[in-house]
Amino acid sequence: MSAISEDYDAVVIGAGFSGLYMLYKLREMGLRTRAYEAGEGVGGAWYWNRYPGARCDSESYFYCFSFSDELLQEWTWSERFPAQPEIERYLNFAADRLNLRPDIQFNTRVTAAIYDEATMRWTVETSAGDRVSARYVVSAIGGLTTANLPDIPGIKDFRGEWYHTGQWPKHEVDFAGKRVGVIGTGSTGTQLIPVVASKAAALTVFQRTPAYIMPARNAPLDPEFVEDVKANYPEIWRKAKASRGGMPFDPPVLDFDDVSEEEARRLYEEAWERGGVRVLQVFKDVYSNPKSNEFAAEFFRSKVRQIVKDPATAEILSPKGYPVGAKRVALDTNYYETFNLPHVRVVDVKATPISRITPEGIRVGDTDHPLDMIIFATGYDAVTGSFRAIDVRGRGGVRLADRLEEGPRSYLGLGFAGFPNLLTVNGPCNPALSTNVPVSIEHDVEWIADCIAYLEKNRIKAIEPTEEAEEAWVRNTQELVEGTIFEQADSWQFGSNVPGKPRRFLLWLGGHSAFREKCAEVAGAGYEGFALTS
Ligand code: NA7
Repeated sequence: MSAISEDYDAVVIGAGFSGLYMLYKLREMGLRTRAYEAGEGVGGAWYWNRYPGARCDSESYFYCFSFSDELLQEWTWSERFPAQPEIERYLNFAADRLNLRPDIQFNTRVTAAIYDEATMRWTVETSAGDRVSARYVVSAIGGLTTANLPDIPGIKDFRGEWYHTGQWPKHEVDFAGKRVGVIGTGSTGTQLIPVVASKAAALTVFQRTPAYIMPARNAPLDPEFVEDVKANYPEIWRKAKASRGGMPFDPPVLDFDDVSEEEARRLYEEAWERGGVRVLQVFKDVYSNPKSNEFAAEFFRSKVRQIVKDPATAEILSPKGYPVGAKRVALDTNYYETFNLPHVRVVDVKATPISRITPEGIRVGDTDHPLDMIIFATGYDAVTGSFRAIDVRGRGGVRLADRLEEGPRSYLGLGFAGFPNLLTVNGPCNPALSTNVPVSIEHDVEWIADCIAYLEKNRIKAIEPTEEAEEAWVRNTQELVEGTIFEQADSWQFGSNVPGKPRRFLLWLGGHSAFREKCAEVAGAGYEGFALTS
């Protein structure tokens, strides 16, 4: 085994939104910090998800860092919903403006992090052969990073090209003249499909579950709007941080029964015209009142029937069998319209599943669909899957991946019992992925930075959650989902997209503002629920 080449105060794993800000904070505190990033550049999820059509479902003006007035004032977003290249440019801009690059080692994947109880330090190993030591390790690996490539027989025999959207190559993928198959119709498939259709000779979409999809109504941003936003950022962030979803919107006030059905339809039509995620925020009881939910679901289905000309295709594409909102809703630009094109069709692989991939294409039941290219828009082994790729071992040599085998575990999604001084941004049982993620990331990063500052100031050598606090948090995470509509669907949030993954909810559903309060209480009480070792 090679010798340790460097002793750092802290190692940060990843250089997406979380890793960049964490590195900035730790460096600001005077800690010698190294960030390792598997990609060639910064961006994390926004580096890897460079598939055509990739776009954020949060509006650009609040999908960014709030902590720096310089960044807020110097950067100007061009569109309502930013596309992947613009977000990647933004993160590069932030990395340069904050001069973070010198402390990031690119093209380097952290392969192992092993805790040494005697020295109370971590040894971190990388794919580039580094072996360094650190007092703190902060995981900023994101929850949607490990691609879920379905284990369909025959995949290795396929003679054409194939791609997973979450590991899209940097070179241009040429669809022209090709017969392309797309598996998956979640947020990613919804964005990708219209773009592929505009270039490919033929497109076949293999759909297992139709998503509830609403129009993004993306558009260039009006300079007056941008000016107004820049002048009002303090209030925008105050509202976002005080909200459930980390977005600067007023929550809905109406219940479905407060208005007539005619009025409800009018309100949905209005919201549909505005577009964006707030289409589902007309009534506050849409998640809790089945009548309210079914009305919204039927409204979505009526839109599919209105747009898609062929009734049989419209029927396949119509979302049903689970309440709207129980799986993440998607935003589209021309998704349903795409299925009116003569060279595009959808195959219902729930009715008849994919039986195998052949050298020439995809076989569904006994029917062969010849293809030149297959694109897997099949999502991720979410949250816990991200930790499987790294050999993290804590006290007693316990492997973190083994601890997470039975389901998501952690205290607040910020730390793990048995893993001293390993802190995690947006870990398991954390609300981030049910919110506007950058706002949640900033919260977690700031909490972790304050925690480390507290340890340093008080000469505390190590912090880790107690087993009891972690267990109670895990229980609370599951309790919060009980009886909600989320239970009525198979989703990545429940781990159901990955065969064999335990059906346990991965996210804490209490909302962003309540989470902030809870974390502040924990810190205020001297890190209640954590064991501190001096
Ligand atoms: P999602 O939301 O997990 O969607 C994946 C899609 O792929 C979904 O339609 C799945 O159908 C489908 N899928 C997965 N495995 C298979 C197999 N074996 N056969 C057929 N179809 C399959 O991932 P996305 O990338 O779209 O979005 C992930 C998140 O990124 C999103 O929520 C945003 O937060 C950003 P299923 O619904 O499981 O029946």
